[in-house]
Amino acid sequence: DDHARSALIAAIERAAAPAPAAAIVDGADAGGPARPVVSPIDGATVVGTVREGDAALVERAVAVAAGGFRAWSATPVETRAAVLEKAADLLEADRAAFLAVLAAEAGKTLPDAVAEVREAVDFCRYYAAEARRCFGADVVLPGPTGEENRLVQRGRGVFACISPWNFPLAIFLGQVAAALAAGNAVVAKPAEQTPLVAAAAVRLLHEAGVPLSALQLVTGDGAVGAALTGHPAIAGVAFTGSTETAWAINRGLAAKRGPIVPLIAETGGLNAMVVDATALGEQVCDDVVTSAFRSAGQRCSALRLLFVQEDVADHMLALIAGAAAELVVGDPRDPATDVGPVIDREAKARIDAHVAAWAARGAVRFAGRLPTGALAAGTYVAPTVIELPSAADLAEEVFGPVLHVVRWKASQLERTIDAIGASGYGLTLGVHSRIDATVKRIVERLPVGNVYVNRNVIGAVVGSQPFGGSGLSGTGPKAGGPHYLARFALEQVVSVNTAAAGGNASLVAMG
Ligand code: UN1
Repeated sequence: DDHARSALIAAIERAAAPAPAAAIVDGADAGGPARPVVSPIDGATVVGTVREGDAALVERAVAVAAGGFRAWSATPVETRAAVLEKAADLLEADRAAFLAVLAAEAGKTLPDAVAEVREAVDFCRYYAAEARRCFGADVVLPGPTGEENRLVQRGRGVFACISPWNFPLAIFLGQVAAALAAGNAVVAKPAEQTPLVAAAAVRLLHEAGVPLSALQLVTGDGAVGAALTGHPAIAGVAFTGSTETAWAINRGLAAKRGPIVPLIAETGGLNAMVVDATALGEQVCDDVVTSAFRSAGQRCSALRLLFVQEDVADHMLALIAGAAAELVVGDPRDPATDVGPVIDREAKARIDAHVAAWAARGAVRFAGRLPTGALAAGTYVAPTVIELPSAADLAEEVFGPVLHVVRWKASQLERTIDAIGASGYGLTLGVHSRIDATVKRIVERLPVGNVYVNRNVIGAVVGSQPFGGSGLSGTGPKAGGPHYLARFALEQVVSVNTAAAGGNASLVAMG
């Protein structure tokens, strides 16, 4: 309600300026040259500073984490889970400070920042519960008399966690919490654009009881990330970001390490929504605007390609343009704002160039208004609707508030489905239809990770909608789902001959 909202805004305004984003090794600032972190809100305000890491920093961080792994993996599951739950409590208590950094550093609107803190809290609690469920007790397996077989799951070692700027708190904490829950030590590298919120999250985890040696933060560019994932002491990699970077990590692991290092990658999408003539117009409009433009389109789940059946296309486009015209693009800290800035100048330049190329071909059907005045130097992109001749005209994810529309004829449903599958991506898919058989045909033919029927396609809820795709969109398993933690753990089967002369005592408490 309004009162809670103004109290929250007041708390955000009071929240102290963020501490510098140090590279954190063994709980202390690891040093290194400082670089300013500039806010996308106005392209000028320095939000804080970050240390530029290098290969030597990675060396130190991995060495400390390797020591930390021994103690942390020997910590009982119940203690590890309790520490993550404590982190969730601290995060909720310190919500205003995190909201302030999310707005200033990542340009998150208030509703997006609130949802992100909620998701981060959910990840901590969910993985704590999953750790108890999955690792709470060794599994005793059947075998002949005189033999005891136990399946033990333990941490693999030092996990590298590489996270994106678009969910700099939720995905960062989700990866780290999962790796820690399974008994690994972690060296985390946040995106270059969003080190401040990551550093705050690491300090919070340490305060919650994660040993200083079990969690390190290295900051820096792609070279730092490459030094980390290529390090011979790394036992696993969790990565969320572009498909291109996932390929590079995978190539590096294959070349340097062989097929022995698990890579858990969550990457991009060319997410489609199919709308047929039976869909409810106002509902489609609301879901399209939310899916394509909320968070300035900077979600891997966001809608990129809308396939509208020809008979209703003009009507749907008019509704969508009408609703998009109402969106306020501007300062994300202003409660009236719907769409904040994109992350930085490079991102804006890439999206603007894409839109300009289609504008030159007369394909832009709608373009929103940009903010002026003090925000003119911020990295804003107006919500835009482009009508494409065919789906094949969009080969790559455009990571911003740009919706592409393609018309399809009733006789061409199969071709539409094939066009969606042809992209090779398989992250989210929307279907708006009142005909169950149509929904079934579309859903069953596409190997897409998360399918949404008659609703929007963003905002997967931890535990209810485990999230992740296939093909170019990622390796699985799904984050926030029941199979995620298993991938972070090492399975060991211990078989003991208990009938041998003298007999071995039954092995207890292996885990
Ligand atoms: C991402 O954007 O990198 O469902 C993934 C959603 C979010 C997407 C996160 N969980 O919209």
